[in-house]
Amino acid sequence: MAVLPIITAPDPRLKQVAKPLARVDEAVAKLMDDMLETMYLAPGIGLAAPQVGVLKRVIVLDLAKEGETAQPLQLANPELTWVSDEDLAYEEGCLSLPDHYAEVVRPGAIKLSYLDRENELRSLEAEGLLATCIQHEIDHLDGILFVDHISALKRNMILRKLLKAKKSGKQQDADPAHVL
Ligand code: GNR
Ligand code: NI
Repeated sequence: MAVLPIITAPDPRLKQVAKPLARVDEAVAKLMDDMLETMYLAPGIGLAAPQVGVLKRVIVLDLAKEGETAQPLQLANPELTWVSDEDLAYEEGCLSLPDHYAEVVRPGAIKLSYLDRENELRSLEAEGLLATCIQHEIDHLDGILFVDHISALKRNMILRKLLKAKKSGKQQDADPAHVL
């Protein structure tokens, strides 16, 4: 297993549409494991492959709280098959937009299909925070960030601050080697 560097905005790789997988093979299974390790260390409750620079349709999640039994989810080619009419507003954050948060409104319940770590086609129903998080991760696969769901005013404020932090070299997630 390996911890991968997480890309932060602004970065063109976060705006690309990721490619579907033909199948989940050993290499994809390893990517899923590395992504989970990276997510746990961050720490975060979800991570999409484009956030580690891999433009493939892979996401991982774990909503278990500290001290609870881990509930890892590793999904390839996730596709929403149903969304509720009822919406849910949730204060979202993103490892690629560090230290910024905003309320995003999305369907409150969803159904999806996906390939699991063993390349089996499966389906899943989710509501609440899990539904929000899965939609946030699928958005990453389509080059969409949570700030794309809020007002242009708030979005530009956040993106300007992140760009400024990047230019001044102050982003705390940069490769630690550069500060030595
Ligand atoms: O860790 C994360 N927390 C979170 C909180 C509310 C809604 C979505 C998320 S996902 C985020 C990790 C991340 O950036 N995944 O892409
Ligand atoms: Ni995110």
